[in-house]
Amino acid sequence: MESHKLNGIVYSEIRVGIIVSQFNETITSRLLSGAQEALMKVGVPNENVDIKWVPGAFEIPQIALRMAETGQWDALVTLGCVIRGETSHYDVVVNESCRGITEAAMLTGIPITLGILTTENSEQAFERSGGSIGNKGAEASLAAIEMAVLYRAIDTE
Ligand code: INI
Repeated sequence: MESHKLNGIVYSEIRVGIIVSQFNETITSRLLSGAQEALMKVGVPNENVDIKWVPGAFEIPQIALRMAETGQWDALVTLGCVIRGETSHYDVVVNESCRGITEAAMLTGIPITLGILTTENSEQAFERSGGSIGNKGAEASLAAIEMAVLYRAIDTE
């Protein structure tokens, strides 16, 4: 396994927390696999990755804030799937989840990336979780690494 290095930071030293929702688990487990594979490919070892399952996207920011406050992780990745066709409170869940994630990141100074799919139907969710349109979980985990490296570079400047 190759371990990448940027700005003097070896990726194998980065600790990542992943918060993933049980709601729409068929899709979120695909996002999680994408995230784990992407991290492994850039050299973040499995033992540096901690996974916390939450009931739904609405609960993601609550656990993200709690985890970020501990300072145990260099970056957090959030994974979820909200499908418009399946809920009348789609907008509430999406807006509150995203607002809360941003707030947790800003309050704690820990980067938190967004791997929450917001789609019209389950076909679109499938295509974005390892189907024809890539894997949002992989994207979010690579963004988390990039942010952790940037934060560290700024801190040590
Ligand atoms: N949670 C999701 O993660 N995705 C959804 O599509 C969804 N729908 O359809 O309602 C959803 N609802 C649950 C919500 O996130 C909370 O877990 C629930 O309201 C309990 O607080």
